[in-house]
Amino acid sequence: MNSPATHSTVPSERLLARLEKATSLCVLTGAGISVESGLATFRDPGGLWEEYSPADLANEAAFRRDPQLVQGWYQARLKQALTAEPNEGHLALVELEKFYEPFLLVTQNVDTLHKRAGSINMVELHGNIVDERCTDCSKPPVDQVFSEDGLRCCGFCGGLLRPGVVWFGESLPMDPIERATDAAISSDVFLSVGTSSIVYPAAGLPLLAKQNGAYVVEINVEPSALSYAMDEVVLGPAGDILPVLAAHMRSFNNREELERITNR
Ligand code: BV8
Ligand code: ZN
Repeated sequence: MNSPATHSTVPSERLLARLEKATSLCVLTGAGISVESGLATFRDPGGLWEEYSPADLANEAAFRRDPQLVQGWYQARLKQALTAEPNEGHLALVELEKFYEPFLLVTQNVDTLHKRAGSINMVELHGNIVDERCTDCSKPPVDQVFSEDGLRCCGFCGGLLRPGVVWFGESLPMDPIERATDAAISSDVFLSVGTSSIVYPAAGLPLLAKQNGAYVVEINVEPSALSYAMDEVVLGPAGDILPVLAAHMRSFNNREELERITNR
């Protein structure tokens, strides 16, 4: 049984030393990292699902039962996502990416904020809310076509459009989950940021990293379903904690660079 995770509001010296020594870093993010960009989470009070349950909205049967409600929910979320800007947490991950090879950012989020922040080595486990596709011919929409009752339809075949996200009960796209699994297994340090760690198979990744020897850290404003399994829990907003890690690695790399130059 591993020793209980250390809980603190600042990254420990142990974590900073692990980050200095690491070559591979894997980061899993959830809705919490987008809170400081003004986007609601799923399960927190006031979250996206407060008045609904996932069963009402984020699955195929709900969409078939009430396409108006589900299309409307996603259109509202799309508008919010596109007006939001990446925050200090997203930008810190763009900087951290430069210090590790291999590095993989695995996001559960569908808001495209990591992409807009400039993250490169990234997979969207649950797809994203921008990409729509036709439920009949699977083509992406070319122009706005609506049925008489205002449903968003495909310009090619008239089929209903759906958001390009992974719904509950749908399997995840192969390539992202394979890349995420490989990255978790080979990571020296694994950061799990802003997720309640309830949704699988994403929530299985930190456990996989731990089984394969990674130092696993949770960054969250409160404990999650997996805090017990972490080596370290840093309690605080991602937009505060991640920039501390990025700044530490920036000065560490500058010192290393200086030593390399002076020892030439
Ligand atoms: C599948 C897209 C199988 C849509 C989403 C075991 C194995 C496999 C499957 C299952 C399993 N057990 C159960 C399942 C079924 C299910 C599942 O996991 N259910 C859960 C609810 C128990 N999984 C699935 O259905 C998956 N499919 O495995 O298929 C299969 C196999 C073969 C053939 C057919 C099928 C599909 C899962 C994907 C579902 N789609 N999203 C959409 O977005 O509308 S999941 C949804 O939840 C979002 O993507 C979100 O990212 C994800 C997780 O939520 P979080 O991101 O964690 O957000 P949450 O609000 O919960 O938490 C926010 C956290 O942030 C909190 O902890 C909070 O404290 C913290 N926070 C707040 N502010 C801050 C902060 N942290 C830091 N800083 C802050 N400032
Ligand atoms: Zn079509």
